[in-house]
Amino acid sequence: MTDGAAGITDQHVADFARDGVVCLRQVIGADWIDSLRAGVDKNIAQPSTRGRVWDRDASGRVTFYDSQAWRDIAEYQDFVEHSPMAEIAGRIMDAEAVNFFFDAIFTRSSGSQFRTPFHQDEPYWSVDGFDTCSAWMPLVAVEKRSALEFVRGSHTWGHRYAQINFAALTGDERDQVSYDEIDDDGLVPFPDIEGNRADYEILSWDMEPGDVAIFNARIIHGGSGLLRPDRDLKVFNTQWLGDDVRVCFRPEGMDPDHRQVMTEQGLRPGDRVGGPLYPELWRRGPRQQ
Ligand SMILES: O=C(O)CCC(=O)C(=O)O
Repeated sequence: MTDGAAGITDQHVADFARDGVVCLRQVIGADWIDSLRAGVDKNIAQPSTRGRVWDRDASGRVTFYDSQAWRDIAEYQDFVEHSPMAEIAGRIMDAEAVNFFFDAIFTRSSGSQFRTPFHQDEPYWSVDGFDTCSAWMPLVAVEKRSALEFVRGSHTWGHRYAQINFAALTGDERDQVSYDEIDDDGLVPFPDIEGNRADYEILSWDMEPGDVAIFNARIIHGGSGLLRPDRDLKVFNTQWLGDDVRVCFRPEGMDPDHRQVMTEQGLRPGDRVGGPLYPELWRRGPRQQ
């Protein structure tokens, strides 16, 4: 194992820039995984106010999402502040500095089939910029067919797609993202990836705890689910912001919507994020000659 940012090569950085995603193998040590598993168990037992059930099937199998719990769950806070992830994010983005944005979990009970609809992340966020990454970390082994899928290179396509409204999907009225009232000639329908899979280059991997699928928030991604009856899935995810990212409040709505907390922190559209909720956790030292 090459634990931490030392495992990131120039090839990884180039692959991330070109493809929008790279699967880093065994960069997070077993102690962090054990600690995060304990944190996720606490989180599931006591969801935050931001917890949402994305799916509950006829057999009672649940796909659950929660976010922004890092200041309430000690294991999450420890990981965010002290694990190698901030440096990994900085190195993979080739950034000068990295701020933490928020954490999320995606859990599926054994045998869950529910697949996350394809979408991009950045169009939902209360920030705007290209230099972002999300670190999707399964805390249990996951087969390729059940892992998150990515449309290779789609982070650079440059289209402004109308994203799915997750609030409509779950029946949960919070965090509405709807383009119905938006006057935007540049908006185009979201492509039907699932219905035309052969037309796209879709990446996913068999993954073990310690592996990280790290991706640009503009890449089209979705899937997961399709679990075998004896397999559950617990994923811990952290989102990181690099050099060009600025606060942006979107008229179509945001999910998760940080407008209120950002405004309370004195952050306004156009500002670089910072402060206790979005701490800078890594900065590049002088470049080696
Ligand atoms: O794990 C999933 O099902 C969804 C993950 C996702 O969409 C994300 O990490 O942005």
